[in-house]
Amino acid sequence: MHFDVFNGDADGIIALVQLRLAEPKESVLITGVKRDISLVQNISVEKATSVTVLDISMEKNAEALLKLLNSKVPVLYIDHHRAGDIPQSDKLQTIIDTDANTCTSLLVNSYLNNQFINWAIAAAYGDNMIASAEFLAEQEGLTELQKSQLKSFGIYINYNGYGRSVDDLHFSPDELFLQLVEYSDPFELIAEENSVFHQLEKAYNQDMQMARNAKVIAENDNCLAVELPDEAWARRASGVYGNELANQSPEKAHIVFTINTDKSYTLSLRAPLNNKQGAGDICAQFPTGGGRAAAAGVNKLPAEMITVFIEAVSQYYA
Ligand SMILES: [Mn+2]
Repeated sequence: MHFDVFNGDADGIIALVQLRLAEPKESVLITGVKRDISLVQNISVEKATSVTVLDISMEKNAEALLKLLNSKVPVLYIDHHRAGDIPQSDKLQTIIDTDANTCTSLLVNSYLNNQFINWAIAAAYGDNMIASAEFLAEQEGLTELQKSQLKSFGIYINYNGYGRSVDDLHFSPDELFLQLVEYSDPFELIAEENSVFHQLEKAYNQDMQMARNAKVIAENDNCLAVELPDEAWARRASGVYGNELANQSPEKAHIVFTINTDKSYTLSLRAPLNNKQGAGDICAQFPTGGGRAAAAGVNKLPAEMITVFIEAVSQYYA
């Protein structure tokens, strides 16, 4: 039995879309909301004959990965997050690149020699790798309209991955994957009336309209922090809204706080787009925090640490 394990955001889903278009395979799908990254442990080691892992940190899945390798299960691992120590095993094939301007779907695109490049471009836009997306779009000779359509599609799929649990999402990520993999080119879905593209577009516009009225809780030359309420629409909109803010003021770091039912806060931090570094290190200093240099988060920040967190961010980028 083959297991496909992938992050539930645009990058993870579209990485698998490309791979399964190139090499269709019956598989057990293991995924979750974007923040749910400890996914390798959900594989049944007894049942697995091979495994593909996409867009989740190897460091965060090290123990479960070792179990698979020790059981002689072949694993293909493609990712752009912190890997930690990569195990030495002839069962493990890795394509790992932590460059801040690449993402898993772009790594898969190179691996597949641009076979489904329009999907890869959509994913890069969705993962907010705008420069990389534009570069490939130029290379492909896409029109401005086509570029903006792929950008929207990537953003919508990315948006769909944000939530506390899969119940918050419009489409569970495995269901969304199964719908998308029916199409070898995202433009077919964009052209189709009432397709998942149009359903996501409508939902996205509704949630984002609400998010744009969010309360600003801190603003200085280096940092802007906003707070969203504990509601499903806010949990869905938080990540993409953070990207939108980042694109509006590329010189500032951005923090989106969402209050949890236990009064702690979930936050996502984006490094200034002009200075994509440090976000993961800052978040890792706080309990339940971590992530990449350009984008990171804390799952449960105690309310009394909000000021300290904002201070840490403002100082780091000063
Ligand atoms: Mn990614």
